Amino acid sequence: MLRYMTAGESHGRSLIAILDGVPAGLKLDAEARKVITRELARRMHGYGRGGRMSIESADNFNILSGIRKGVTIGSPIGIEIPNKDFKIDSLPEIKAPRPGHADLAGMQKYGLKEARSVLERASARETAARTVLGAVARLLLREFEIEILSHVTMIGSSRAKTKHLSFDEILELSDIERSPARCADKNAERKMMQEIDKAKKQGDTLGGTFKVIARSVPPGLGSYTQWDRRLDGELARQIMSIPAVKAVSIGEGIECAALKGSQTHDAIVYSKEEKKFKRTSNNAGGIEGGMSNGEDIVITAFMKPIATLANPLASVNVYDKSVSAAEVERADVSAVAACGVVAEAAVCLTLAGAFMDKFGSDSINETRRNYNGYMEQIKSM
Ligand code: EPS
Repeated sequence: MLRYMTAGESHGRSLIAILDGVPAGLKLDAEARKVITRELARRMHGYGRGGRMSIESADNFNILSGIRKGVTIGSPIGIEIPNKDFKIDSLPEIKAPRPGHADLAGMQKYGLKEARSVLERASARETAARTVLGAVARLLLREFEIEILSHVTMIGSSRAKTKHLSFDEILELSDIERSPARCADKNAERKMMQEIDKAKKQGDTLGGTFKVIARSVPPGLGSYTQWDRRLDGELARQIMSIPAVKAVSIGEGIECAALKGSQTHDAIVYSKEEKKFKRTSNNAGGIEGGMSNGEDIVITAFMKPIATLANPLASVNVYDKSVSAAEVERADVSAVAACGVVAEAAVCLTLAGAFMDKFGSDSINETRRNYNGYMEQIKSM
């Protein structure tokens, strides 16, 4: 069982992340550090990000446990990300809670007089911790040739025409990693950037949508036998738990509700050369009956506009109950691109967890033996 937990405040000393259940024998050496650094850098990137990203640096993390001589030993992996912007004790109180953020309900729940102690933990800074753990999960999945990417499909009202493109088509079309909005449609990207500029001038924020695609996932991850083992349920839960994500859709997802069954489901064919069952389409987004079916897993996530507005909405001073504009904190105008990277981490963690559940997680050699045996079993069906 792969489990993880994070700790740390946005302006506290450090973020801390623990990943338990990684098999012994996975390399977490200098090369792996580069992968983790790259993932942290990708999360910091994206048109519309705020000032914090120019303070922190992507290679600023320490692997504290779970490895010996650059290789995992089966024990929990602990990673620390020190905050360069460590100043939690000198930051001012937040007296007028921000609509849309955790501020007000968090104060009520924890009996706090003002919202600083809430927002320090509720901040999306926490997603840096999930990103480092997702990078470790990605390294684990790479051992079995599973790859994950994301690309932005909408920011504000600008929509990309890339909705139905496959993993390879997205890679061929564009170098997402060099794209300011992580969007494969250059025309739409220009409009997205214009919209972000306009929103910034108006003191406003923008949400959007992005897709995450996972390739080479074997059939049979997750299970139909119990509700909490369904892969789609777990993916949705992990992605929905990313701040500002309001909905998750798998494959054609919400659009299937308006279609007929004959238009929705993907016909089955058999390739004799590959000894493989395949589909003529992938409306299911790679998941049927709560299990991966061997096709690409395709997820769309919907992010709301960030709640901190430079031109704030009305709120109330929590001390004297007077009308007051909501507090203004440093924030992003749009973090849709970064959210896609965090969602990739969530997908890596979910798939690595389901993979370890199916093939075992004590040592990577054992996992590999079980995986190879299973793939042979499928071919001989
Ligand atoms: C973020 C860190 C935060 C915010 C942002 C995302 O750091 P700071 O408050 O020091 O600027 O920039 O978080 C939010 C906008 C939010 O509402 O939570 C990060 O590391 O992603």
